[in-house]
Amino acid sequence: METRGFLTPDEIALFYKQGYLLKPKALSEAEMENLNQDITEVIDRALEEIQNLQHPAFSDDEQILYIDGSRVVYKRRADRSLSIARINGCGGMQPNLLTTIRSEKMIHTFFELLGTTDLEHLISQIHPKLPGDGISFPRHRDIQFRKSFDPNWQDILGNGSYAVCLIPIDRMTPENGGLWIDRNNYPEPQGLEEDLEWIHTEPGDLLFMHPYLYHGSGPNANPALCRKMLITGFCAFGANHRTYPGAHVNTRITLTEEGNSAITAAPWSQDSATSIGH
Ligand SMILES: O=C(O)CCC(=O)C(=O)O
Repeated sequence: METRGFLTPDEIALFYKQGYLLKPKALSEAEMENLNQDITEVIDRALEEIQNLQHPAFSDDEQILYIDGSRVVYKRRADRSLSIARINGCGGMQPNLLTTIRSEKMIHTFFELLGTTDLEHLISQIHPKLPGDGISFPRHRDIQFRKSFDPNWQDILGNGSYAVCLIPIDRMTPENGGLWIDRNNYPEPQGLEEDLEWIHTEPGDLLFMHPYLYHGSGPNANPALCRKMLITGFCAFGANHRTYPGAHVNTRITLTEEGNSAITAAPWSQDSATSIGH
């Protein structure tokens, strides 16, 4: 079968069998250099705002700021300093990122992976994980977030109806805030002891994850190396019914008769600046 995405039919079968698929060397060096530059600028811009969020009256553990439609989530650490936990809908702060996270090849990957020609682009996110910033992601399955965000979430395709592609910008190792997956307990929790596998990646590699896969990541303990991550996530159109926060998300993407993709706003999409997040 001819494919237009990043994954072969065998790789798609392996994705469903093991709950994830690592595709090495999928993006070119030039594309990774551009991504690195664009994402570094976005993070620097978000870091500049921290000085305005230090007022003692701001005691919350989490602080949210919208910059150019993107939703920046800051987390307060025990020493009261702030780190950036994530940036939702990052295409507002840097529309160039859309050329990768919503490229024709990426969209066809999700058409082929989910087995549909009708998608909603839900997630376009940056996780900066700067050296020593203390940000980590405890063990979870992405389906937990989909269901808590939208209680009416529906697995309309019967295959999870959702997947994400993680695009590590820097080399990723266990030491610099790398990500692990649990090889046991997929697709359903079986009460088995975790069988953790750390995912090592080089810039240009792509990691696809199924929403039923348990995973998590530790803090970045490397004094110098960032572990910046770009994440793009799509669901079958109709699985989600709520506005996801940030810019350039909640878009419906369908396959045209000419074989290309067409983008329209999802009916539940609203002004991103007034949307709320999970
Ligand atoms: O960026 C990370 O380290 C973790 C990402 C993750 O767990 C997620 O997006 O669900």
